[in-house]
Amino acid sequence: MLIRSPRGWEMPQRLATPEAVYWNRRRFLQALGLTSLSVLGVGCDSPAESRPADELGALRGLPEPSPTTDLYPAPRTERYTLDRPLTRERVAATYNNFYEFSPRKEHVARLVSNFRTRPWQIEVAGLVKKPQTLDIDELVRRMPLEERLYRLRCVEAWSMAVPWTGFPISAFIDLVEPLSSAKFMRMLTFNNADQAPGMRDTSYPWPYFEGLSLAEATNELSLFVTGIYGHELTKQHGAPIRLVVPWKYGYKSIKSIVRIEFTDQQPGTFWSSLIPWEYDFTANVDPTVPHPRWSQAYERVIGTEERRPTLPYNGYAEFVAGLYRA
Ligand SMILES: Nc1nc2c(c(=O)[nH]1)N[C@H]1C(S)=C(S)[C@@H](COP(=O)(O)O)O[C@H]1N2
Ligand SMILES: [Mo]
Repeated sequence: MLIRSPRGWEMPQRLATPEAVYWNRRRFLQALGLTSLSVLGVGCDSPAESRPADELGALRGLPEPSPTTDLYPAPRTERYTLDRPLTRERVAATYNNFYEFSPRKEHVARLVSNFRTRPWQIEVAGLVKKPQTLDIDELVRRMPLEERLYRLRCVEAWSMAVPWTGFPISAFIDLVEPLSSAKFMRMLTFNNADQAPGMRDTSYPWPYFEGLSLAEATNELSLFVTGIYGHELTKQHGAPIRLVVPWKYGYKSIKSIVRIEFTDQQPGTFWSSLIPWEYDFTANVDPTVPHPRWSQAYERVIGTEERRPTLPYNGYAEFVAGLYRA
């Protein structure tokens, strides 16, 4: 049992409230109306110029309302605290690594509009008692949704802090029941270049793939995420469902998952298959191990541009260090 002792420098939870909580339903619906204008070919930015920048940023990439829209916002679990303010939603929503759309972070948000996130199925396969195909909305309704404030540290040395909504992977594991021979979980992103222009670059081994050991996947921090900032997950953040493992570099947190496979062998991963000497399987955040091309000792907080020392396991050592003790 982990006892969490509050530290003086941690901010009170009430100061770290997502913007979406203040966003009333009426304005939310107006925002959806606006997105349909942009579908008709009206420039995304021009009709909205009079709107506050945050509101504009927030609606970009929001999927069409789904059968599970009503589940957001979900109750927040206060156990996971931040040592910094939340990143503003507009900032997080316009600076994304999602190579299926573009290798340029500032371009992803405006390239996701043709990406369809319903209907969406997830195939569960491999060493599992109940191989099955799950419909996203049926799955989400069966899972215990909660909101958690987590930091995310990209291997490129920038970081953000966002409110994710999702469910512990352990709840998913209980549902599908891997066999005792299963030791790893392999995950796969969608594969459709018609909806994702970055995938036309065939020098990448599409679709994106990642993996975790089952011990890592069942750690209490490991989440399947379906929401952000109190609403459904936006497309640029990996709608309709992505992984979030906050003690690892961001590339482990695979987006828009369509297949989950249980195996007894450590699976390969997208980045380690491309550049194995730079991106390993474990990818735990570690300030003492530099990337071959830059130091990992500090990180740049997006939005404020503050420079902060990188923390071992991205500040989550108390939850995960035990996984890696010999
Ligand atoms: N399918 C897929 N998942 C992905 C990526 C990607 O390019 N494709 N980029 C990863 C990287 S490098 C990071 S830092 C995070 C970024 O998540 P965010 O855009 O929600 O901040 O997503 C990860 N998941
Ligand atoms: Mo990243």
